[in-house]
Amino acid sequence: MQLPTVPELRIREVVRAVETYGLSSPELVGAAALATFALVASLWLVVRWIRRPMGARLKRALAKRDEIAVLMHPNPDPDAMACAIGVAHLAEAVGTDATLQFAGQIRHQENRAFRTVLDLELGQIDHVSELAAEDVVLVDHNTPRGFEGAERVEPYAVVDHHPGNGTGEQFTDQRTEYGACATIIAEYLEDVGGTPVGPDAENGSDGLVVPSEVATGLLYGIQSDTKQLTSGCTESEFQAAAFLYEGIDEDLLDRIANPQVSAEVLEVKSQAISGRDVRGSFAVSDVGRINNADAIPQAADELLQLEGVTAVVVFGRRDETVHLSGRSRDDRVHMGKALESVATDIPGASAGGHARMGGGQVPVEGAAYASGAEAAMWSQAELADDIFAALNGDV
Ligand SMILES: [Mn+2]
Repeated sequence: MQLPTVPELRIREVVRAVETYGLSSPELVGAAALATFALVASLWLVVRWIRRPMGARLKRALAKRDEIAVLMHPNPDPDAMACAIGVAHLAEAVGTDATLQFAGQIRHQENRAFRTVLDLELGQIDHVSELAAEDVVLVDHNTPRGFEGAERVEPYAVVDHHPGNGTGEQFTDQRTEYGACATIIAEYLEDVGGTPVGPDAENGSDGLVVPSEVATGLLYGIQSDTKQLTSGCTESEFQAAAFLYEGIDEDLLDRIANPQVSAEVLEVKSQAISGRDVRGSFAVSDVGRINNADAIPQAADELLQLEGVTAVVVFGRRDETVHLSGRSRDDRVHMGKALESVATDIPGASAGGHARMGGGQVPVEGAAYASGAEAAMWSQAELADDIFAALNGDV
């Protein structure tokens, strides 16, 4: 197809006509230039608006509210707590009151140390009515859970790195490829021109200052969710760590990373090691009765360090429930699926997880774990046998 061509002569004529006209009315040319400039300037503003960074968007969404509740996932870990303090800092910068809340417990010594060392005010809730504000910002998870009425909460904003379908009414930022949610929050602070300042720095910086506790908390969140930047990282984790670097307080970092461990946790670990049943390269250990269910996964982590052992399952009983925790560095064993298959035959039991890490809970009645009339159905030894069978793929 031939394109219609405009003869060059015609263009020249038009240009000349405009020139002649323009010369006769210079104010018109001025007005046209002004209009063009205004158009370009407003276009530029629109483009900048559309492409504004996520941190600026969240900041604006927060500024629209007088108060918010920042909700962490149940039994919050350092990543969740770090995100909460980062969002609260951003909120306070725009005059919005932020209350940090969570469901469940903070039992793991590292999580407790994080909370104590950074002097965090975190409120525990059991019911939806205890939420401190109507507008809820979810961090490190995308669907409210773990308290009564959680399903009724429609979050105002969601910032997360887990898969799932939860969204916020005003703002959603879900980056499943990221190793830590704290990375996203650190990026927000950088987006809005934040400057991390060290523990001894003079407070002379213009703009948003990121205090040392916030920067240190965010770095710790990144470290703990990525096994000290060795697992599941993207380039963004390293960039965020570099951004936070100026604000890091090494003393705080050390105190969080090396908390005192309760005697109970150490005893459960010692029982897991001394009472282990090793068959081939798999180890299963029953640690008996426990008070702190958080000790079970820690014992499993410890047992996996043992030379020659490639997959472990530790279980123990707290109240009427047997808690199971499994770890694998053996590509033959998908731990989550193995535990799931153990649980399928037991009424009321649930288990699952990833290839390298899994967990589950078995109600005592269902398992007839306690010695009693129904013990004929299940016994402690049988549970261990079933676990070995599942680890070996005999299911
Ligand atoms: Mn996380």
